[in-house]
Amino acid sequence: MDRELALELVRVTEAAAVSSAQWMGRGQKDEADDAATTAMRTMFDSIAMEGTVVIGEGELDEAPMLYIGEKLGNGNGPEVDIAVDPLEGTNIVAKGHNNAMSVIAAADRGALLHAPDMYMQKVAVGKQARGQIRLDDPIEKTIETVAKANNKRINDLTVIVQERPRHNELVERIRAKGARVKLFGDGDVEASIATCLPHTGIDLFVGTGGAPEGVISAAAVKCLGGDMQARLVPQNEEEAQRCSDMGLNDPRQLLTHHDLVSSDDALFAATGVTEGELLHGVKFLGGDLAETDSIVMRAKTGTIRFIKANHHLDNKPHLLKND
Ligand code: VTB
Ligand code: MG
Ligand code: MG
Repeated sequence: MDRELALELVRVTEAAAVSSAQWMGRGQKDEADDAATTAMRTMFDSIAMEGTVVIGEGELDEAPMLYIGEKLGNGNGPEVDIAVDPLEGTNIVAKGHNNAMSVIAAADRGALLHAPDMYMQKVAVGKQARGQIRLDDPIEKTIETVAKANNKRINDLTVIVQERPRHNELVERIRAKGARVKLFGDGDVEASIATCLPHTGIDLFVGTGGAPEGVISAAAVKCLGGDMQARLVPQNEEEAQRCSDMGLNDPRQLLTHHDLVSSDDALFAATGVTEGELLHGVKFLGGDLAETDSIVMRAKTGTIRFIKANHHLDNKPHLLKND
């Protein structure tokens, strides 16, 4: 992959973030999502690549754009697989909460798991615990392993879990083991990434969330040197069939980090939409100025860039919400 591609991708997440941030706090999650998706789709056209959407907004018949299989880019560049979530956290934006982002992952053709839109059980950790976690270990054992790897007392260990009834028992067990639990409402890509950034204080991410988000997270975690394992959790026969259709013989097989992202080279770009721990949200500074905060990373080199940008929206009228 071209290294320039990383910086091109961040222009795409910036556009999606600026568009959807204008919907913050309006209680209209679908409109916020549509704004992000439209802006993202338009920006992709200008990129020098031969991209194929492998994780997108749905199947051809259910999504007007960024559907699975859609070709992206101007065709003059590397052949890459693209995974997108134009707005990771539609509810977050609708309510004006924290940690909504626009995200893209890219890897060599064939290197990203083609995950159907269903639930996925996941575990993620940072660099120090890499190679030591097993999704099938009891949570108590995982906590011990990560505490040792991160050189922390179990009492000081922080586990991040999405606040959902399906995680009640898990949360009780983490607490009983003596670790601290940080519950979050939405956005498990951000939560997975947090395990790889020591300043967040988060050591371990566990729980069941979206499979598309799982693959995108796996690319980010790879760039940051961390580790991840997962398993699809089909809820019925039809979902199990979709797994087989996508090439997984056993839909419930353990997915290693390598199964999720099989290339050593992966790119990840994200721009904050609302304020967050990883990224600031889009700030409208007055006049036509909007400021964005983004992260862009590449697994091959391990380079992480934080990019702050000021956008003159008078020059980008297509990103403006119509009143
Ligand atoms: C998950 C999670 C996402 O939505 O898909 C979640 O991976 C949906 O979970 O990050 P529920 O079905 O329990 O609501 C997000 O939090 C946001 O897209
Ligand atoms: Mg989405
Ligand atoms: Mg999402």
